[in-house]
Amino acid sequence: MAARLEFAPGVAYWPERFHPAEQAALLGEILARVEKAPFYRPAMPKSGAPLSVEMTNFGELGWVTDAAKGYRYEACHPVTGAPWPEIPQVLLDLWEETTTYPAPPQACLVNLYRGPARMGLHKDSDEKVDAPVLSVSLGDTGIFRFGGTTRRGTTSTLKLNSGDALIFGGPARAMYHGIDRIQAGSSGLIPGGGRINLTLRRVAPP
Ligand code: MD3
Ligand code: FE
Repeated sequence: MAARLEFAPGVAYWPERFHPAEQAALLGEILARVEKAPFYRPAMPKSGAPLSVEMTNFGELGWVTDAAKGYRYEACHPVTGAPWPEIPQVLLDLWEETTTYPAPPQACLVNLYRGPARMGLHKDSDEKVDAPVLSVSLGDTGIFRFGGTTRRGTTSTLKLNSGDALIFGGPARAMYHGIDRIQAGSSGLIPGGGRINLTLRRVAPP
């Protein structure tokens, strides 16, 4: 396994945890599921403004947002009404290997960044549980920005490359973070270009 680096309290980072052939295999698993649970563009609470990131989910629960009901977890795809596809086994295995959490993840949020897509600085606070979040990046490099637990204060950036895995646990679970932009053309992995980020989450205690 690749080296495990820690660059902030509670963050563990495995650069290129998935090698190119493994990345291609994982992408295949993702694209097969996306046939049944297509990417869609969610809307902000209240304003209904579209996010620049397209999303879908795998697992028993998926993170969704719309104007009427805001941020929440739901068992079914908001466009098709069907249950989310299963989380790929290789990601469940990675959760077992890299976390000490005593239960499997319930949700895998799949974010697709194309063109100018970005994600503003935010905290993840819709999960009612003290479990880590496991992130895997595929495709074009993303400029990840992270700070402290308040909106004020300094932030740093880290380039997330295809195949990188990170865990955010303990104090890092409450850190502000976002994606400034994507470096278009930095990877040829995803047909049509862009970046996919997968985040494995627990939503409720076991
Ligand atoms: C730190 N996704 O889906 S992944 C998100 O690349 C999200 O798509 C970004 O932020 C992306 O909510 C960043 C890294 C990440 C994910 C979840 C976290 C970092 C986190 C939750 C808490 C703290
Ligand atoms: Fe987040």
